[in-house]
Amino acid sequence: MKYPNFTKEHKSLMAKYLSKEVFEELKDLKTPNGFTLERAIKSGVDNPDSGIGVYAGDIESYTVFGALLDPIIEEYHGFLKSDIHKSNLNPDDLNAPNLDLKNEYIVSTRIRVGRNLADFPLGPAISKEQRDEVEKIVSSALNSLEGSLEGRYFPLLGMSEEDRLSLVQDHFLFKAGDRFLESAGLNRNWPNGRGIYHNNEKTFLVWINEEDELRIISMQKGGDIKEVFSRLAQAIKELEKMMKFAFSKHLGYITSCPTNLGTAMRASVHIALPKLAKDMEKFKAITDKYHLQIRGVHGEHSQSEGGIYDISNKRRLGVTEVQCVQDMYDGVKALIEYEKALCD
Ligand code: ADP
Ligand code: CIR
Repeated sequence: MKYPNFTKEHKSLMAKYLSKEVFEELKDLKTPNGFTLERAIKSGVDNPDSGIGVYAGDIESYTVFGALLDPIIEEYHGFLKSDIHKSNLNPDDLNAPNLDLKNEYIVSTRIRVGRNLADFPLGPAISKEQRDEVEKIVSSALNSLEGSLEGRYFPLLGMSEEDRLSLVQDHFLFKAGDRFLESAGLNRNWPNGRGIYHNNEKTFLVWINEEDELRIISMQKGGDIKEVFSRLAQAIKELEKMMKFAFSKHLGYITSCPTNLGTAMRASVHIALPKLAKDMEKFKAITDKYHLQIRGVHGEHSQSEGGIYDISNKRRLGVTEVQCVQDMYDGVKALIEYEKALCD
């Protein structure tokens, strides 16, 4: 493998930190699952507009390719090699009274975590047989849930195009054909092994074998952030009784994208901020201050529609789950105050 031909368009943290020296040090290394530097960086090489540009194939990728991944993790999360991750999923520690009782701003709230099974490689390095096995293990565990989490697993294989599209459009299901995931090897054997579990109300959902083996999701209309967090915490507890997730003391929960390490949590609201949206500089200054990220209404790499934005926590590693949600809550509170203060 030769040093990639980075252009001025390559803006990812991978392109920033993959110096010729680091490349020489890592280019011939392999993890126990046979994952290589070439495969780890392919997404960022193929897609110059990547923000991060690198994926891990297994837990060992984070040490074997540490010379590249450590500085990326440090810059994205502000988390040092000597730091230890902390966890707190206790909803009682969250200070989050409903911010929008009249439903004027917050359309919906969603909190998700990524998880991967401890005994399998991550998606970029998994084989078809292993992926199918993950689907079997996770879907049968989910199918045994009871009470408000009880629901059904819907594999992508055999799902009608109409049903799939409507689940995507309604924000429940992941999109197909993401070019970042494609280059990372995460779309291999599509749609085999992929699917979605959800309860009747579609307030508890689990994606199987997308970017991570599990994405555990709690969501509902409106702005009751605490209720959404409580449901997620309960679901995680139930699932942990039935399977072991990939975890390290240093990096917390292990995910294929380094941005998701630690809590692997993204807590978001869809929120209408039409006035603030006219002053993107001010909008960004507030979101930066509160460690928030702005996404479009159809998720990552999508655009806003009708002044509605997806606002979520940016920090996920070195902060607890409670802090991730608190970051989002405090920032959203400030955004609503600014929006209210602006004249038409
Ligand atoms: P992820 O959150 O899993 O990293 P995306 O950014 O692609 O991935 O979002 C996945 C889906 O979740 C998209 O359809 C997106 O619109 C939807 N979504 C995210 N936040 C919310 C929210 N607060 N309310 C409703 N849907 C949401
Ligand atoms: C990228 O590098 O832009 C994609 N692989 C996605 C990065 C992860 N998402 C993020 O920063 N929130």
